[in-house]
Amino acid sequence: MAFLLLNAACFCVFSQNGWNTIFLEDFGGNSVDAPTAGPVNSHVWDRLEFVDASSDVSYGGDYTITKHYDKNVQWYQGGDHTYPNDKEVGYFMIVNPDASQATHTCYSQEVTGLKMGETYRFSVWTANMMQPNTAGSEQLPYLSISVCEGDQLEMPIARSAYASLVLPVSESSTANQCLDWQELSFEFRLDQDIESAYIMVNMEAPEAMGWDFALDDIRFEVYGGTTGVEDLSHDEDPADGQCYDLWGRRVEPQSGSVFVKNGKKYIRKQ
Ligand SMILES: [Ca+2]
Repeated sequence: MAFLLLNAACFCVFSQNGWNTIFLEDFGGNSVDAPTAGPVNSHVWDRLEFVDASSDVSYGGDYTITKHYDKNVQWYQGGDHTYPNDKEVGYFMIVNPDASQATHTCYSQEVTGLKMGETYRFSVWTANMMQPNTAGSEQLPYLSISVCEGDQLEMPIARSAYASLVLPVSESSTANQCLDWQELSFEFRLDQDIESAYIMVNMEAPEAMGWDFALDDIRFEVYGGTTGVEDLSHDEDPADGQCYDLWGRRVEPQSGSVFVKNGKKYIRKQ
């Protein structure tokens, strides 16, 4: 069984088959009682200034964590990706970068316990904040994700451990209600004997005008694993047939939920 680095924002899950999440950044705020404006995130690039979402987040070179943001009429005003139809639950990150011709990593996290020969998946949900026909909406955010051995931008640890995306302006007719979340992801097989690496979300030559984007549900997974689930925090011991989401709350049976059979916990694949 592989040991996998965890912190307060993530959890460790093992199941018999399929993808197992070993790190998840959902930015928290997963209850209606949490304030609308979220806290500082320690994994964000230190040259992005944190601005509390109860303040104005429009100067450039800053970011905020929030359940939704309605103070900028040029931005979509929907909620996070974790709870896409509920603006009262779940934080996401909004980035309003300074102009630069360089590539900058806006979020990074170390993962350890990697094993040569294993297959991993790295995925991020992201959205263009700019509504169509507003100043700057023609400047499309160009983002990339990568896995590197060090915490600086360098060659990825595998040829396929890189992906990029130009975020389109949403054509949604419900512009004020939901963000047009897009998944950016890749899978790779680790062919080097290294035990740790950094997962990174990068901004490619951000422009000053427009170029505002959202991030949520930054996930790193390994394919396969051993039977059993560890470190799931439940309020009560689950009984056979009960299903939970990855935060330990009761849910209807669905893909990704945890279920219990014969006293063992599994992740539901379909
Ligand atoms: Ca979230």
